[in-house]
Amino acid sequence: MLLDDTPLFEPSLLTELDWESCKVGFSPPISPSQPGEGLLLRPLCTADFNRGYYKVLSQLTVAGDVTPEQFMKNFEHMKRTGDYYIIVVEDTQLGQIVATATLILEHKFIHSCAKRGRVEEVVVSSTCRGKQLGKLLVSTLTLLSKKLQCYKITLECSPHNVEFYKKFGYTASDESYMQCRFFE
Ligand code: 16G
Repeated sequence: MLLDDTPLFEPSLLTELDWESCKVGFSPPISPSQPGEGLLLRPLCTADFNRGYYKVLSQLTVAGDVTPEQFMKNFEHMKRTGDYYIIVVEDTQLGQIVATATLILEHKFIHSCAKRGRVEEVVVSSTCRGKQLGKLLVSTLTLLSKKLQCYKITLECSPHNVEFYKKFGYTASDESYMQCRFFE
């Protein structure tokens, strides 16, 4: 099984963001091109499977027991559609993924065939807290969704994270989030 460094999407999309228009401040200043000493912010690639990507995801929820083949299959599907923007932060010294977040584009017929962005799976490894990485990931994907012309961007989060997301311009909706679970 060939896991490699082919990016899920065009990496220049991240470096060409209008970072000046970012709504939150960073101290010390960091950005997608300079995420911090020894860190690299980039699109997901299949080789990240062996760089602890799943270990990070499992800090959010049940990540499951996934084979490289299953991972590759989903990655290829995501790349083909062009609607998945999964970013990771790599600790380049350790060669390990320490944070990740996902932007998914949903194509609508409403709003003149607009796109809606969804932010999913925002996780910073417990070993890498206090480096503003959560803020960096959410700011990056929020700006990216605007650049990709989404008419809105939404996310689901636990009540204790509501204040965190408000910093980026998100507001709690009047609509309820509902779900019907088939398995955990
Ligand atoms: C959180 C995540 C969501 C993820 C879910 C997993 C963010 C902003 N939200 O709601 O993306 O899918 O947790 O929980 O990261 P679950 O395993 O109960 O579905």
